[in-house]
Amino acid sequence: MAAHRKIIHLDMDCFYAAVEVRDNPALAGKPVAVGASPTGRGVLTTANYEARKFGVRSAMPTATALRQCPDLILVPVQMDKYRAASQAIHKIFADYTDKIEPLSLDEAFLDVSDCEQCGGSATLIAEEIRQRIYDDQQLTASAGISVNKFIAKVASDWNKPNGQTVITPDQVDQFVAELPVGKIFGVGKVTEAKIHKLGVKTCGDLRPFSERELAQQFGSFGERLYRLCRGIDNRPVKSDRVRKSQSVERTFSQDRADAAALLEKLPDLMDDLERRYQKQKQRYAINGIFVKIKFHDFQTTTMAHSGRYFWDKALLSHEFAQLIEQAWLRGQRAVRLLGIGFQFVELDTAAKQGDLFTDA
Ligand code: TTP
Ligand code: MG
Repeated sequence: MAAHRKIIHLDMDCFYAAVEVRDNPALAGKPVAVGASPTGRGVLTTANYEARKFGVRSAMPTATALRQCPDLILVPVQMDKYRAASQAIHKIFADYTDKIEPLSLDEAFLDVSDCEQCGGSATLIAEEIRQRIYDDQQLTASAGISVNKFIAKVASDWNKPNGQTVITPDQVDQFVAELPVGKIFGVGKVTEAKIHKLGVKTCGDLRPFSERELAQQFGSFGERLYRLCRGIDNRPVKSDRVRKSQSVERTFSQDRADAAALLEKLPDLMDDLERRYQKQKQRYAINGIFVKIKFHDFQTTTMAHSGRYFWDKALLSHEFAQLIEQAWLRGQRAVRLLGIGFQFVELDTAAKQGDLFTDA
């Protein structure tokens, strides 16, 4: 096992537009956008780099784009073609690892930590994959290579189009320190403005704040900020799109002193969980339940019961209550967050294994 993970983030360059230009060479070198016609309120999905020079962007109303770039060539969306290209690209990824997490048709994370090709070099693997994509599809991709998803994703934007950027483990600290906070995944315009108000511009500027201070300012996202601004992101590359668990949690406005005070909140959480569970399109069989408690000092503990459950609110409430009492005894101090959730077996899989389930 490598001491650090090796994560690649791959992102195709102006994907839909690139496919269209590939398929119609007369468009090469000209400003091209893919999207709805300018009548009505149509918007663009994307534009090639020639069009971007005129300020044409994804999600821009087509009419606006044509005002800014009168020579813009407009091509209608043809999803089938983009899907076919996406599948071809994924086939190439699969030659290197099965730890692939697609984010959209043109973007994916790959965990190549255990990959033996190219002498195990993630940099060379990324180069080889990009070359193979070009040879196979005549499309260019950009890549970011680093120790986690957060940094790999930021890095893939650094040398776009048709380039790649490696942030080695010893460069991570400095790289992240200088990163504007707006680059952090999940920081939108509103959060960014709020962070700027603290006098903070870069991830480095965020580091003097304690986890508690950030949690007070930004809720549960504050805890992620605390880690991300230090370049820490332990999220795995999730190759399995099948839902494995589902949970709901509450951060209390005031810490709760003991297990009894936590149990008062259980009915609310059960209602939330029920809504979420019933809303799912796909039915999963519950294969276990768990609770999570975060004490006021941010120590966190989870406790689980495995076993088959059907949706029976009274029974589940009783079981969750028991787990909450047991989990609280592990810390025996005030609590800032309580969560409850299910572990699942997918019904299809369960059926294949010969188990029978009926919906409760
Ligand atoms: P992106 O990867 O965001 O953009 P891109 O590939 O066009 O350009 P870049 O070189 O900057 O990566 O999105 C991938 C595709 O998804 C894009 O080609 C079109 C589609 N898309 C939409 O349909 N609507 C949108 O708002 C965006 C952002 C993308
Ligand atoms: Mg892209």
